[in-house]
Amino acid sequence: MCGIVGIVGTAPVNQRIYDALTVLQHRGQDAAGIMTMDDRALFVHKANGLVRDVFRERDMLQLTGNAGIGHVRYPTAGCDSADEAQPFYVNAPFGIGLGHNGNLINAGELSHTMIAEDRRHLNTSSDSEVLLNVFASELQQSTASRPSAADIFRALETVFRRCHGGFAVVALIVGNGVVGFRDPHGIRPLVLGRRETPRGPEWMLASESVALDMLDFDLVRDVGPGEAIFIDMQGRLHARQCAPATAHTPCIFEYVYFARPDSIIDNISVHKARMRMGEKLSEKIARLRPDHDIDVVIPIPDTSRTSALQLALALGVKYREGFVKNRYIGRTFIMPGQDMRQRSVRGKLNAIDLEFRGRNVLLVDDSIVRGTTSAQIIELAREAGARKVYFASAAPPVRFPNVYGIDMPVATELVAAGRSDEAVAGIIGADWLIYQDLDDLITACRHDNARITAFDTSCFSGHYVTGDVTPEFLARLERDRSDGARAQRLLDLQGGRAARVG
Ligand code: PIN
Repeated sequence: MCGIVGIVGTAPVNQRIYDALTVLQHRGQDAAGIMTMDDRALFVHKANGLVRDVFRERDMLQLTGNAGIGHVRYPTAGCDSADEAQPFYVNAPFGIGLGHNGNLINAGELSHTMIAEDRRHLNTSSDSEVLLNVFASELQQSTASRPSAADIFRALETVFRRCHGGFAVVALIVGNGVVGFRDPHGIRPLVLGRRETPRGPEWMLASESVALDMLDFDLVRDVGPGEAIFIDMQGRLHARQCAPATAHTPCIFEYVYFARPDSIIDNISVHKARMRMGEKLSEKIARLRPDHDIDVVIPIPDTSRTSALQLALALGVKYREGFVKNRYIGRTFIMPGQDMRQRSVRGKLNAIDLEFRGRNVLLVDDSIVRGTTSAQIIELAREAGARKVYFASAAPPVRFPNVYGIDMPVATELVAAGRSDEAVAGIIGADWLIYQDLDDLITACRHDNARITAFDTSCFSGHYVTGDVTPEFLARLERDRSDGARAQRLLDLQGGRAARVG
């Protein structure tokens, strides 16, 4: 998962893009970058690391200009190296920079045609670089001199035809303006904000509305599925539907876990959706076990707190904070794979024994993915003296990989893939495991916005809304994304691979 932001302002945007990236940091902690521009030149600084570590004062001073874009990266589609920090840049036509959240299904085929037919060079294995080059190639063909909004939209119509998957994008064209667009299913989020100033309006695009709040921009609306926005350097906004309207199916995992609770995505409050997830879970518990013996509901911090609190309230059971999370956790050194993940939980969480001793506890988490941390947390609860440990997941079983930009493990690493709830309970060591039903999750999310009739629920249902995810694609994903493949890439990187110009 990644976070993106773009601003066209009436004053310098460097500090504001930096601030926006800090509130989007939860969407990616791997790398960060800012690209700004004035009438003639662009300026960029990007590197691996957290926003607060990537930018020093001298870097910020160089990021001049009243327009720019920013990106925080979480590794997707096999991007682990510093060369793949975004925004990416191509010099022709006009000088274009681009930051992308999501994943292209057909990046492999596209990169092949990019090189063979469009005669462009790709310097990384990132699908974002592919997307940028498709856009550049189409813009080259649709424009004679300085690109107009119509030229840009015409180019994007073809980009939408060529690129398949889930994507939200911000791009800048030197001296011209900032562009934003969202895939035809609206899988990845993108909001538009506006702020009045004495010198005219300022516009902002961002992955989540929390970034607008932070910078005092008003939320205007979500960018529509298949819609493109172009804000020129005079602060004029142009919008056009560039792909035929299909069903708007936002990614349901944003509401389950990824987005900040204070964000509103596609008119749905993430906070309220999580509250309703808790209520729905309590209804299911009351239905299945009307005589349950749960003494206390304990959330696994942080995300699950909202749903756990509502669950406890609705069930009429005590809610207690039984785990304390270390806020000042040290660096996680680069050691991929199960071992590192397994060791890491104890360094992060500690149990308050008093809340567990002699009680039947219901632990609540937002989701169970690999099941490794769930198993360790259940062990912590038992060590703290719990009599019985029940476990509730605010999301249904994760059984299928995510191909639209969430860095979800491959199917073989998902604890619920091909397993019954009872089998998962056995593996994580729970006395009882209760999952949210998918229909209930959908109801919990839909509530605020009747216009959204369906979501991308692929990791729970195996239904991929773009309709082009083949078994061969999933097999390739399994090869590229497995822990083994990641470990090999790291070894390659540590082996001193020749530096690339990125
Ligand atoms: C963590 C949120 N949440 C916790 C992410 C763990 C799955 N995991 C998904 C549960 S936080 S595992 O609240 O943002 O800190 O199933 O893969 O072990």
